[in-house]
Amino acid sequence: MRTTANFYTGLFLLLLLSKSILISPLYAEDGYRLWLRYDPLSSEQITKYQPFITQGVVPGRSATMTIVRNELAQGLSGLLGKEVPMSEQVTRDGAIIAGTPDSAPLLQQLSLEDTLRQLGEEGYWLFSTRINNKACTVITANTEVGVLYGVFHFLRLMQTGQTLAALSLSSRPKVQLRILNHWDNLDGSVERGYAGASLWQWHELPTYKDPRYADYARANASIGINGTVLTNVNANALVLTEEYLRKVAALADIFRPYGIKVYLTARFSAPIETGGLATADPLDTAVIAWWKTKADEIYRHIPDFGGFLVKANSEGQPGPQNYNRSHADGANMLADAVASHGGVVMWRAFVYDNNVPDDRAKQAYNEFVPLDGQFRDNVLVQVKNGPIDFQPREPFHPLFGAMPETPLMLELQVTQEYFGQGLHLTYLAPYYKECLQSDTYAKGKGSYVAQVIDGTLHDYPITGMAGVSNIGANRNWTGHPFGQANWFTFGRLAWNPALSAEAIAQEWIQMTFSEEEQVVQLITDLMMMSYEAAVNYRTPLGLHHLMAWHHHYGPGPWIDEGRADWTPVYYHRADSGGIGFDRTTRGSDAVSQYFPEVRQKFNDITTVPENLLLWFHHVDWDHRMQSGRTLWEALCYKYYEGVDTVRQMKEIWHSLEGNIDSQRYEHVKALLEIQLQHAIEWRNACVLYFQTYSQRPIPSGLEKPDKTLDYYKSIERKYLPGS
Ligand code: GCW
Repeated sequence: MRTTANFYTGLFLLLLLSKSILISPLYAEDGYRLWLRYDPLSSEQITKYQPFITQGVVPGRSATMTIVRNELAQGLSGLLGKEVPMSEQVTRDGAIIAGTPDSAPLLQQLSLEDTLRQLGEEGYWLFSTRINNKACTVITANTEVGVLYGVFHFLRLMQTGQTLAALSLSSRPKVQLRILNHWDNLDGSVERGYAGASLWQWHELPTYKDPRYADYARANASIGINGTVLTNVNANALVLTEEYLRKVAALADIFRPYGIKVYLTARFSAPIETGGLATADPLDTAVIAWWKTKADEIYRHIPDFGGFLVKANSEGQPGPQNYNRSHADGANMLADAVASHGGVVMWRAFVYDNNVPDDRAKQAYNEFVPLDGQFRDNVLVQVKNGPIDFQPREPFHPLFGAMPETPLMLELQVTQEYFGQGLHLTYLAPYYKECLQSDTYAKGKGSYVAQVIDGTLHDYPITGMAGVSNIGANRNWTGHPFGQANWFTFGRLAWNPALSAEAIAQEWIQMTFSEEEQVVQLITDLMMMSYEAAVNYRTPLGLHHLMAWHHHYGPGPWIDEGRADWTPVYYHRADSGGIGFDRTTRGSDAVSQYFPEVRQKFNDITTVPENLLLWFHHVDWDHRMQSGRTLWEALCYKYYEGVDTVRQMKEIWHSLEGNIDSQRYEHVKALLEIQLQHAIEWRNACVLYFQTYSQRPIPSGLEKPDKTLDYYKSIERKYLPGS
């Protein structure tokens, strides 16, 4: 008896202890909750909201409506700091009703049709009204997933301190396919992943379904992401086998009620590797039949499978060109296989070949523009923001605007391959916006990339935006706590590319860190300066591709061995006369891939934006910049400015001590210190290296590098993640 009693007392104490661990802020602020923390608002805010929120009414028992009900209950109770009852009927003023006219028959007494008709499959509508003579807020949509999006919007209003009085707002996504691309490998590693291993536990699936999969889906749904490509574009055919399809189906089942479809990368040579065929020629009848059968098999497992993402004939991946067929031949063959099931093919335009003796920046355009109009209706061509490869600053890709007959989707990199990986704070919204706001002039002034992407410029029947994911198995999902902001931003911008970088930052900060106005302002400032700083301490004035070999983390402007188009010297072309890649009409003529107004602007050294100067021109070291400085001086000042901005970011962060929970405060603080040291390394390495060509002094007043160029060259980094 005694022992049993002791045992239970012990257990009780243990439970008490674990409970106190669970609710202690130390554990609570590990970043797992992302922007969906739902901690109690300030008491003033709660007093303001209280009359509008007295009960939740979410009828319907489907999987999605259950998610909606739980989210609303959790969100309202959390934010108001006390339980909000969920009921079947509206019984008091201040009810929140969420549902479609079908799932919530009590909404049928309102005339919703006219507005709902304009909202499509995913849009939603929030409004204040009276039902049963009670003042209510209605969250409605045509579909249950639309309602879920609406609920997240409603909770966001509260998280960001906005009014709930006389609500009347609706929203529908501007882009149809809002998709994360995971570069996750079947062995659990993630190419260019800096947040731990892959989330997908392939060896446990389909039997064990980690609860984290649902948390992942929930986070994505909260920002409107509706698709996920589970596997790396450097693809493994194994994922298309029966064994793996069962695992994929288990994930798809979890994601479905959150409105998320699953896609896979298709390895072009899969018919050979797993099908036992002798060829993967897209015009071969056996190959065509193999893919058709394979697609049917996939859809038996996953009836709403989204389709394939393909990297072909790029960086050694197999593709139709191995058989002298075109990208259109390859894409169409796969498109035909999934068409009857409603699937799509996203065919990447990231292609280049070192055997092609032409400027790498020109190759995608050269290969794809002649194919415009030749792709099936269910094919999208997926284009990176710029013509090289997610470099810190690139001009917009010349394909945007140049393929009116082919839906082009935008590929952005959320994972920070070229932005300090898991260690640097770089808020990427300004980078994404730079591309979206670029004017292609395809149909005259005002033909922005955003309008190509949302389909309005060329009337595309399908539209899409992809973000290369920065998510991994790290407790806080993204490694760097501020990596979460880039995931959040991708979703928000894919829903509405017109949102401003600043507005998104403010929203995210309020939801993630604090509602205090001062804190929000300071972190916004810090985030908004971080992108330009990242460019400045790495690749200012249009320089690009200066990173170290393989891992791409540190500087390596001196690298001149190996495949030419993977070496920095190919891109910066520094010599005693000057620096920069001549892509003008006198050089590689890449400028001519742009529409005349843009071409002219980029081609002329007096009109090219200075932040792209060395992308398009080889420029004399003594060239006079707008500031009156020489190019060499201006280059130095930019590098120094980059480092100075990081110092400023550090100071801002330090001023927040006590206003941010200590766990995340200390983490970010330490990472900013790493970032500063690394920014100095980039700056010094590049300035010292380019000085060997310019033969000019570092302008007086700028601190001299305390190490030699040889020192920086000798830095060797081993075992960096993601490579
Ligand atoms: O950014 C480069 C990366 C490769 C990547 C490739 C691509 C998946 O260095 O790791 O491969 O682009 O986008 O295909």
